[in-house]
Amino acid sequence: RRLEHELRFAIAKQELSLVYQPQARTNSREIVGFEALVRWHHEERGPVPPSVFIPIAEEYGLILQIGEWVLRQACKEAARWERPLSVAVNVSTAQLHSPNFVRITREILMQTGLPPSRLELEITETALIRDPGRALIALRQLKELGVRIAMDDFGTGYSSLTNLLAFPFDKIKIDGSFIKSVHVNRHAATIVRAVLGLGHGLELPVLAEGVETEEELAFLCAESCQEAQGYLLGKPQAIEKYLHVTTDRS
Ligand code: G
Ligand code: G
Ligand code: MN
Ligand code: NA
Repeated sequence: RRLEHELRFAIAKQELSLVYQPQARTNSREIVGFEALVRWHHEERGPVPPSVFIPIAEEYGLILQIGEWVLRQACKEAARWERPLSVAVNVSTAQLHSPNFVRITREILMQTGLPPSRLELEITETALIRDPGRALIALRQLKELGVRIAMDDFGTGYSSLTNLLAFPFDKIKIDGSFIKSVHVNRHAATIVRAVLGLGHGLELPVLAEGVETEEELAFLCAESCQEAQGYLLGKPQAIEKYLHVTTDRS
């Protein structure tokens, strides 16, 4: 059977789940939130990575359904965390451009009781390109709900600087590829410093992705990067590895 066919039934068969990766302050390492990342455990194939099935979902028109499941599940779960930390959810191009996305997000927030201020939506620059006017309207309406918007994978897309001015972002996430190179290639360090300067100038907090070593974290701390995410601070895992969750459903 083809993967595309089986992905259609993954939600109903309860084969999808979420793992969470901590986002922490660089100076204190205090966890301030988690990024939700979807996982598919196929009954026969075992785990199928999102780098494989998300593109398939996008190609075969399944991403709206999967994206909605992810958003609802992340909000439902976060509402039961012992501490009111933020939850970041990835939003695909098709979701952002869907005429129903803002309404669905509002309904999910109401139904799960998650305060909108705890939800952060991660949008890549690539997702803005299809119809920038439509994307801008959606982002403004989402901000009116009280959710925050982060620019994901910053530095890997197109015309980043224009996008920072034209769209109402609340945070910049520097792509992990720049962090990996910081101690290998001095030009990567220059780029990271430039993005941090941009963030400070625009009063946007910056989060560095893919932080794997103490050296990288020390560099980011010294350069006043506020937040970091990466294997050094925690891998994507079941939330119970990081937090107590209440079972009270009242
Ligand atoms: O989770 P990983 O650790 O393997 O993620 C691989 C890629 O899949 C990343 O680019 C990540 O943004 C994407 N991804 C993970 N979870 C989701 C999701 O819920 N929705 C979307 N659209 N992309 C996701
Ligand atoms: O594209 P996005 O940033 O949403 O996806 C995050 C991806 O980065 C996931 O695949 C996640 O597993 C991966 N990731 C998270 N932390 C690290 C890290 O420290 N190093 C590497 N190589 N990948 C990471
Ligand atoms: Mn992301
Ligand atoms: Na990213």
